[in-house]
Amino acid sequence: MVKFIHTGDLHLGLQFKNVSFNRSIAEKRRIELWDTFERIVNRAIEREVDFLFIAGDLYEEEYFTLGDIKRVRDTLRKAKDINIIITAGNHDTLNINSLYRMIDWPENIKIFDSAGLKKVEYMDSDIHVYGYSWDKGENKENIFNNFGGIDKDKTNILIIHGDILNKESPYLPLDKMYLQDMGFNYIGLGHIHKPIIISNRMAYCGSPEPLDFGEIGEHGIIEGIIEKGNTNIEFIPFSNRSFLEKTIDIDETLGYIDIINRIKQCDKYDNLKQNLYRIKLEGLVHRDIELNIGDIIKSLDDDFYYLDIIDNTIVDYDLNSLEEENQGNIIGHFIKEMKKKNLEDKVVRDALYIGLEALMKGKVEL
Ligand SMILES: [Mn+2]
Repeated sequence: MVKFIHTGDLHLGLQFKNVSFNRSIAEKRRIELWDTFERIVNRAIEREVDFLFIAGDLYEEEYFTLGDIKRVRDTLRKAKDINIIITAGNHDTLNINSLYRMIDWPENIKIFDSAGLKKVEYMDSDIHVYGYSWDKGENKENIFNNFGGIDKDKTNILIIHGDILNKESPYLPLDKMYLQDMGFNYIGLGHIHKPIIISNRMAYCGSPEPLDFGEIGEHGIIEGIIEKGNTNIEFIPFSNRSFLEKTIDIDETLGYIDIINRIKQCDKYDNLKQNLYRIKLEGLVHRDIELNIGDIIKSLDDDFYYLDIIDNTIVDYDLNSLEEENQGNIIGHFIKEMKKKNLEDKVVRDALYIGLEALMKGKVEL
């Protein structure tokens, strides 16, 4: 029996320079990446796994220091009874200048080199672990060119950073069918930050801490067991925080307080204090209500850890008086024509209000 944890794409040291949230959150996020890395190592120790696989992008080489790589080593050092496998990706490339090469590593940590696909044998050579590290930021090598296949009497595992979703990818395109046919008991992939279980024998673990609103939803690690040739894996949610997107539908019957309450009720209250929310307001707002998004965000500061609002609402115009005021011009004609259609139909109503919004804005600019 082989027990493992599969992680990757931690991006330790990331500066969060081009993210959609603010600096103070970014500073905390940097620390949280380190905390989560340590939590993963502690989990591996508690669960008494045989292997901890790290499938690339462990750190951001652009910002990482010698002190940082020593911190990585010293964190991993605690897991002295676990075989730790590292394969570098496009953000932590393994070449002559790499921080990986600047320090000595304990015996139980294996960092695969970049000279091609290699094999390491464990547990009286019953377990064959294959891996490969990148040596540059883009990579279209065919690393399986000279691969002779696996020994099917053994348990075979492949850990690699690459792209199985896009054959033209500059990030080590991998042929999913080819990999599946090869007969590995488990293929632990890195690179795609969304966790994807492709089968019980192949998965992207995803980034354990999501890095921005592009990585919404649950993030975590993969735990697995290989026993008598069968592999069982499970995705374990493990991130400290999630990035979440919620859509809130507004209509013209709602007052200001109603709208604020709907925003506050977008999720469980204790989650609001933990996660990062991007809320999209959709629909019609009564013409007397002025939604100042900046003010709303400020007023909800105590309710949310982080709140961003995208206002896609349109104003609910008073059609009769608007038509009267605009007799003879394009706005008047537009309302008159639209009123002949079925205004109960949502599509017609949306067309009317979106059209009006555009025409009214045009009027202001004139
Ligand atoms: Mn990555």
